[in-house]
Amino acid sequence: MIPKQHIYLYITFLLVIAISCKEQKKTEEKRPNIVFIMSDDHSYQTISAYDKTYIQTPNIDRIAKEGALFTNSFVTNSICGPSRAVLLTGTFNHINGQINNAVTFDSAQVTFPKLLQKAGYQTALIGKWHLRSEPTGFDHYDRLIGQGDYYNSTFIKNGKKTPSKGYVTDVITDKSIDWLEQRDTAKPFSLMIHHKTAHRVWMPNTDNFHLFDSTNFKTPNTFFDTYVDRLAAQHQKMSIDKDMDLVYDLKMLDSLGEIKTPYRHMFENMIAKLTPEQRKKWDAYYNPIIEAFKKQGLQGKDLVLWKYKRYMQDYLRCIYSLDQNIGRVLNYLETHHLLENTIVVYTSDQGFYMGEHGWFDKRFMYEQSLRTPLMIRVPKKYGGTPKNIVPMVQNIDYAPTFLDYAGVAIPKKMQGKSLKPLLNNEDNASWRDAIYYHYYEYPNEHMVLRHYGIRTDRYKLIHFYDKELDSWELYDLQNDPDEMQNIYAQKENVNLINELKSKLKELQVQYKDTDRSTF
Ligand code: SGN
Ligand code: CA
Repeated sequence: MIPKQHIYLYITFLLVIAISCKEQKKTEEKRPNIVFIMSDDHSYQTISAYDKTYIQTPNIDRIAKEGALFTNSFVTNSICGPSRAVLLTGTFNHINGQINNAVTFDSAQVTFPKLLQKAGYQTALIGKWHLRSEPTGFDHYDRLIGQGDYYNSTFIKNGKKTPSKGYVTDVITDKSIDWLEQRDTAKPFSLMIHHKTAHRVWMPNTDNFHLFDSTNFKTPNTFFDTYVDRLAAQHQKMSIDKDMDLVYDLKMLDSLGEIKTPYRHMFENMIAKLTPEQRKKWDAYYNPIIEAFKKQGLQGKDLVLWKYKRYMQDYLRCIYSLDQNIGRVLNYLETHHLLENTIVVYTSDQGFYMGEHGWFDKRFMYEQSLRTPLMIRVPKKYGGTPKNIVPMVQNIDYAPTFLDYAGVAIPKKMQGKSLKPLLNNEDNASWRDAIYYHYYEYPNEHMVLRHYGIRTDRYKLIHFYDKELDSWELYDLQNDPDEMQNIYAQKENVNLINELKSKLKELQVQYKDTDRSTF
């Protein structure tokens, strides 16, 4: 029993608690959750919200349909580790140090997950990490080792090796949903779901082999490009014709070992990770194709077109699984009433070539790899409405955007801009009119030379600056969207070139990328 004289004190105490709980609930309601879904090497060409040529992706499209589709979204450096460092830090690679996949990410840096964590968010990362140092700023992480495996991949869960069974896109989704299930519902959260798919070597789920079996894919206009006036493009090693491996990339592992390729052994190691059950289904599908391929004895153009079809089939099957699994996450959010207060983002670490210029892979500042898909669904109560957003955005903008929505101050060091004004339809007259790009990973297996450049809404100026090949390229994207004509040497473009060069210089000063001697 509470003594009579204390009853008023007790009631006041209960009231204070009730009011403060309500207040806390109110502030939590003000802060949206963030679900950031990023895949690997997913081209905008294979998302039906952008391009309906190859595949329907209804679940990914849903994010765009109910949210904002960015029609001019770019990376600063079209390669995995660097792109991930940019998105975490909001800075270019010459600032965050992650110039290529070979260096180790300095995890002591300020990142948006760390700032959200400090502000009371629960933070988690599940899937590909690829930054060499252990993730920091996450209450929970469950990451792949390096590129990870498509089947039965090992994860590092909060520092501890953990095996998994099944197809990696399903496993990453299961782990993400499990985390959502067990999270502390009193706190806002930020969950990063980083898929392995659709990275080389495009291994589909055994359930999806039947898809695209009879599709004849239209080759892009530039498929048989001969790279006239483009020296760096002549120098590359990412051609479907010359560099795509029959066994490793296209799965022609014949039991007699008659198809001899440099990568055969690597693929044997990879396929050895399948369970006997998975392997049985794998062989049942691929063995007849291998036999038919051997009998056909294709050569020249016929062989290249066959390779293209094989590549597209497996790549698109990976995208199909991805889309299905994104549907699972959206469904979870919807049935748990989380779509009402969760910002959902879909993007890739960069774009990819689906045969444009005869290529696979990325790296170049040409459109297919400079661009990356981006769609953001902001719930109505945070100002979101369905729309297309045309101004040029870059992955340096993600960190400032999430901090802005969470009400956390954006550090001065961050070089991107919050996308909130664009998402809110505010006056965007002062939005950037050019973007800056810098790629470093050379020499490397695909032999794309180092380059930097500027892109405006109409022009693109690129400088390949390696000692062994110093060359400039200029494209008029309005008249030549396929970037087949390098017009740098044309006399009438001198003024335009000078203008673009001075703008490029301005950006290098603005972003503090003036000293390249250290890299
Ligand atoms: C691997 C791939 C390359 C790819 C890089 C970078 N080769 O090295 O084709 O360009 O990753 O990709 S593979 O034989 O291992 O498949 S990134 O997306 O991780 O940057
Ligand atoms: Ca990638």
